[in-house]
Amino acid sequence: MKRPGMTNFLQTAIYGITADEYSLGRGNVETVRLLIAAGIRVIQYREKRKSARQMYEECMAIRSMTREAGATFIVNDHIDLAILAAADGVHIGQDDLPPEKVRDLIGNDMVLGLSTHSIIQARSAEALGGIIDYIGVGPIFATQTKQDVCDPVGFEYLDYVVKDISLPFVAIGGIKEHNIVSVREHGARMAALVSELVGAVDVAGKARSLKQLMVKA
Ligand code: TZP
Ligand code: MG
Repeated sequence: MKRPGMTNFLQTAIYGITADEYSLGRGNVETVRLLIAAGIRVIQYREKRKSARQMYEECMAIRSMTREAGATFIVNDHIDLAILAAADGVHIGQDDLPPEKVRDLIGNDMVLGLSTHSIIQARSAEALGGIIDYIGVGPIFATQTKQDVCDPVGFEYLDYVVKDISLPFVAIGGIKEHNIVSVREHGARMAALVSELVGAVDVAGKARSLKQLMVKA
């Protein structure tokens, strides 16, 4: 069962995630416009501070831009917002509602992503058999972007996922232009970046460099 939003996920190397506070004052909507113009085809709306109404307005604007561009639009945490905005998917963490319950809410067409930080979590995700479409694997390196984040899991966990987990996955956490090649060399086909991308002065130039480094040696 292939969800429409997974096509971009499986075909592109860079997953862009919003972070208003790192966006050099551009705001989430303008930042997404820049990410789309830079060729990023999987975009997650991640926003921890704004009101529901503000997030709703931003998600509606981002939905129309991503639809126009053929980009996959995923909403972090907020299942209600994802449904209302007709996003392509939702991304949840280990402390959110149980994945099978989230699947009940979102139906069979939406992508469901789950953050994982350990071998046990990856195996549980896989054991859910088709409920989850992809996992996030990280934080690979130290990151300032996520509050209450666990210690970096390093390459040991990534190596395990590459070898023993068949779910699609995206590496995340502290990934930058200077270390993204090591992530690729450990077998990741996709990297998610927050501050490195949205905080770039030249988002298009940064996206281009990251993509090149992620797809070739
Ligand atoms: N999940 C694990 S680490 C992280 C998230 C959302 C934040 C990654 O941000 P950055 O700026 O790419 O280190
Ligand atoms: Mg979450």
